[in-house]
Amino acid sequence: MITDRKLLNNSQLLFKAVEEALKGGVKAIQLREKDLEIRELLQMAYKMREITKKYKAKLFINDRVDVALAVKADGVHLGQSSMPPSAVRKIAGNKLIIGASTHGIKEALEAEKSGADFITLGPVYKTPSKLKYGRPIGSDTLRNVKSKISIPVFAIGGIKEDKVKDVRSAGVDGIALISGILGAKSIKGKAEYFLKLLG
Ligand code: 3NM
Repeated sequence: MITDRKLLNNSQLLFKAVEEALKGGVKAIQLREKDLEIRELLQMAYKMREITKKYKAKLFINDRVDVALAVKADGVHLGQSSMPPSAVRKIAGNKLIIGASTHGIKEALEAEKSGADFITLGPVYKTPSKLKYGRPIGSDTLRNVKSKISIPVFAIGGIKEDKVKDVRSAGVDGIALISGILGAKSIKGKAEYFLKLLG
């Protein structure tokens, strides 16, 4: 699950929501609060580290390698305008798992070549903030990318319960989502349900 505190009313509610998701079995949290000043982001990251540790879940920090290293996160998740995986590897060695956001076959191949440990690939479907991420790529692109790279692929973008079957049959290694869980009335219940669907 990826965070977006704007879907909740404040950061305290986000911490609560993350804890609920972890109780429901979510395996990793990506802290993605791009508009925060670095001090505030760092404080949030420390707190997220505490919470994720309690549930033995992984913590990824979006974009900021320095924050990820400072709070001893498990990894960093890089966007297309972030430092490339190869440069991050020089700084972080094997201290961080490196994820990369990709939106098609070309970016996926580049991310693998640059040394990413896994990619997210999307947006697979229409997302609430669809314009930001480009046109939906559909599950056929997932299938195509899976057949061409060997690092794990996580489907992202507009994934709701009714899409899990479609992405699973494309052979992806997992799913990453925001509103599918964070937008739910019962966050714990929704997380449990997604995990059940994933089998
Ligand atoms: N990255 P939701 S789509 C953060 O395609 C993000 O790279 C995307 O939110 C990409 O699960 C996306 O609510 C938004 O659709 C995911």
